[in-house]
Amino acid sequence: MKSVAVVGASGAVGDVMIRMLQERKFPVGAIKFLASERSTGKSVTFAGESFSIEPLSPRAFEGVDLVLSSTPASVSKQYSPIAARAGAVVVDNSSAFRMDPDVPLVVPEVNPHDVAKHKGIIANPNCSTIQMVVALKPLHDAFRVRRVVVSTYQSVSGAGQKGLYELQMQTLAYVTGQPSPEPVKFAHPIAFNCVPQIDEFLANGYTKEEMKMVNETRKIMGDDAIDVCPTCVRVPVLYSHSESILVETEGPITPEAAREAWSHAPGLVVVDDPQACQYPLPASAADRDEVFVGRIRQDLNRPNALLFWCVSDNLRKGAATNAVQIAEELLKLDPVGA
Ligand code: 3JN
Repeated sequence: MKSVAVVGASGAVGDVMIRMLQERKFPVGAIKFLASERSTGKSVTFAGESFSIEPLSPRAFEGVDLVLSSTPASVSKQYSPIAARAGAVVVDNSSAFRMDPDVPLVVPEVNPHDVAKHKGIIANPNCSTIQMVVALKPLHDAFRVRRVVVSTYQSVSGAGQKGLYELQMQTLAYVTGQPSPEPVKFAHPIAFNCVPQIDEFLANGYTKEEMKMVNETRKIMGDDAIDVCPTCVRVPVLYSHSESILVETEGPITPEAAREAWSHAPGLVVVDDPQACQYPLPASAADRDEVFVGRIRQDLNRPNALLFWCVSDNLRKGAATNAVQIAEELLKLDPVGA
């Protein structure tokens, strides 16, 4: 049994982390819930018991074995090393340490063995990266992926509780004929709109979200020769991110061969019967842990390129489930301590 701390317990991802620990029957001994001063005093129910959220402080990690953290990167930069020095292993959902060479960046379906290289912190990748690499890994093993052109259709829950609220309030105002509330989390109104900006722009014309997909994919797949060409778009969907993906491989690839590779893939489900209008949908993927792929078709001009559509719940596989799966990999390394 492990002594667990959930940091950022009141956020959208923290809330799902708490649910996943219970749903997956993680062997929790003691547990505590930590958050910024703003959320302390709020209560959380875990295994039928009510807990008060405690303030995040350096002392809070004493005696803790496992930290599941979902905070802004600046907060993680401050507290994760403190927790690691206190003897805990931190699974961090922020971007703070993802590209640090001393920190494994793990998707258990892709690179579970990297967990063993940790020095106290393991990074959970960005949600858009996680679902894409789960789909790419079997293709990479069978055909060697060289280039990926991806456009994302990201739900508002990627921007947390405030993102969900903003879409709901703008939609309510629209349907009741009221003036639309001003955008806060998003650069433009998100109801009945698509916004081709997630996070800030960088000098190269890409957004930070897009560059996360480029760099994290290479690190998780362990192959710096994979080129990713991303466009990240926010859409008025509550839960689950969707991605349109064109993948170019070293040798020829066909839809049949890709289906065969995916048929053995852990955590992945093919939903692909276009005649029956069956393909992955964000509404169907919500509250599920798998990555769904469909609309599988050959590039019209290239024998070494394939197109498909990939959908997954960004708060579950894209964040909380992946973090708890990493913790489960840690348990496999230390079964006695478990
Ligand atoms: O917007 C989304 O759909 C995903 C957002 C992720 C995100 C938002 C703010 C800060 C991250 C992340 O996980 O990369 C971060 C961050 O940690 O930098």
